[in-house]
Amino acid sequence: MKLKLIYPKWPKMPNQPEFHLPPHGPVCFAATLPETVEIDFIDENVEPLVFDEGCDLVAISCMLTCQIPRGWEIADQYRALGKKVLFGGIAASLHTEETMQHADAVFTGEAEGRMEQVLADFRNDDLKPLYDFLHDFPDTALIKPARRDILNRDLYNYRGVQMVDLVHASRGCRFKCFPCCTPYLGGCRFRPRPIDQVIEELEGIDNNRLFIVDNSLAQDDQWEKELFKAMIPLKKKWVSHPIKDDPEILDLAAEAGCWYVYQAIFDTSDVIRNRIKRLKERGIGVEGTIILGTDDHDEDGIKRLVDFLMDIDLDLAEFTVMTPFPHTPIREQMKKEGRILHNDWRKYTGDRTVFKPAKMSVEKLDEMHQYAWDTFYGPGGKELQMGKLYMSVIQKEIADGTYKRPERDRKGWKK
Ligand code: B12
Ligand code: SF4
Repeated sequence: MKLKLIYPKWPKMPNQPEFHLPPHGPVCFAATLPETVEIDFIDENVEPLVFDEGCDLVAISCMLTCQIPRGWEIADQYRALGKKVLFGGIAASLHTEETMQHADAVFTGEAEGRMEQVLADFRNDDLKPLYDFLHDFPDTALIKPARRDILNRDLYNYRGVQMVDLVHASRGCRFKCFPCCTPYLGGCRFRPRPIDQVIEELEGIDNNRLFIVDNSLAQDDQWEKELFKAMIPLKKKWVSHPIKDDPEILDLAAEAGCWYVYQAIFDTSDVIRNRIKRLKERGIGVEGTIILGTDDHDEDGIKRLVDFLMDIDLDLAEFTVMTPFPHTPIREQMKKEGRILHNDWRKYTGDRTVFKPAKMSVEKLDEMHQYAWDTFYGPGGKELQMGKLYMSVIQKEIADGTYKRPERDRKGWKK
C-alpha cells in the first residue's frame, strides 16, 4: 500500500532566521505503520508539493494552528482528485470539527497501536469520519524509534551547518500553564518512555546534535537523573525545554551534553536571574521564550523586561505575542471577556496580535513585539547570536572528539 504523507507549509516568523528543523510528528506517526506501507513523505516547508495520484491514501500531519488551513487546502485538492484523506497530528486534535469538513477521516490523539485498525478500515472502504483517541493514551513502551529514514536529510541543514534531529523521551505534562494546550493534548500525567528504549533510539540517530522536544524534562527528579546518567556515554549535544533547577541535575545535564535550554521568562525576578546564572556557570546556553502582551504588560513593562534580558546575558530570546490558541486556559478566559478579535488561523502564528490587550492597543503591542526583537538583537539579528551558539557546540565537539566537518561539493554545502 502506498501512502503519501504530507507536512503542510506554515508561515515562519519573519524575525527568525530561515532554517527548518526536521518534523517530528510525521516520523513518529510513520513508526506506527506496518512495514508493508510504502511511505512517500513531503515536507512542504522545504520542497514543493506535487499533486500526483500515484498513491492509495493521503495522510496529512499538522502540528500548528497556522499550518492547518494549508492542510485543508491540500486535502480539498486531493479529494477532488478522488483520493481519500486522513488527518492527524496536534493541530488535527485541536481543530477536529473543522478538519472533519475537509477529510475522509480525522485521527485525534497518539497513534501507537492504533493504525492497524484505521488501515484495515481504509482497505475495506469503511473509514470512520473520526478516530477519537485524544485522552486514551497508549503505553509509552509502544513508541518505536522515529522513522527518520523517510526524511530527505540534505534539506535540513542551514548554510552547511548540521541542524538538530528531534527526539522525545516522554509525553504529558504535570503543569498547567495559561498559554499552553499541551495538558489538553497529552494529559496532565507525566508519561516517560522506558529509558533503555530512549537510549537505543538516541544511539541510532546519525547526528550528534539533538533537540529533545519533551514538554519539560523537569517533571520527575529520579527519572531525569537516570536519563542524563544514561546519556553521558553517548556524547550527544542537545537542546531541550526546561530542566530542573537543582545543582545535581544541572551537573548531570551538563555532563550528558546539554548545549542549551529553552527557558520561559515571565518576569524580572532574582529567581530567573539566578536560574540563568546557574545554567551558564555550567556551560549551558539559554534561549529565553518570552511571551509579550500578558495582562500585566504595558509599554514600560516590556521595555524593562527587554533590558533585564540583556542584563542577564541571555544567549537567545524568542519573543512571541500572547496567542489564545484553541484549548488553552488563556483562550477560555479571553472568550469570556470577549477579547478575541478573530479566528483567522493563518494569523495565529505567535507573532501578531489577535486579541485585545489589557494595557495597550493592538498596534502598540505589535510595535513593542518588534521593539523587543530589534533591541535585544541589534543589527546582527538572531543569526549572529545563533552563530555564536553553534560555535560553542563545535568547540564542545572538538573537545570530546565528536566533531564532523561538513562535506562540500562543487555546488556548495552538502551536510
Ligand atoms: C517541537 C515543537 C516545535 C518545533 C517544531 C520543529 C518541527 N520541524 O517539527 C519548533 C521549535 C519549530 C516549534 C515552533 C513553534 N511552536 Co511548537 N511545539 C513543539 C512541541 C514541543 C513538540 C511537538 C512534537 O514533536 N511532539 C511529539 C510528536 C511525536 O507528537 P505529535 O506531533 O502529536 O505526533 C503524534 C500524533 O499526533 C500522531 N500523528 C502525527 N501526525 C499524524 C498524522 C496522521 C495522519 C495520523 C493518523 C496521526 C499523526 O502520531 C504521533 C505519534 O503518536 C509541541 C508541544 C508538544 N508537546 O506537542 C509544541 C507546539 C506544537 N508548538 C506550539 C507553538 C505555539 C509554537 C510556536 C507558534 C511558538 C512558540 N514559540 O512556541 C512556534 C512556531 C512559530 C512559527 N510560526 O514559525 C504549540 C501549538 C499551538 C498551536 N495551536 O499552534 C505547541 C502545542 C506547544 C504549546 N505551548 O502549546 N515547535
Ligand atoms: S508550557 Fe510547558 S510546562 Fe507549561 S503546561 Fe505547557 S508544556 Fe507544560
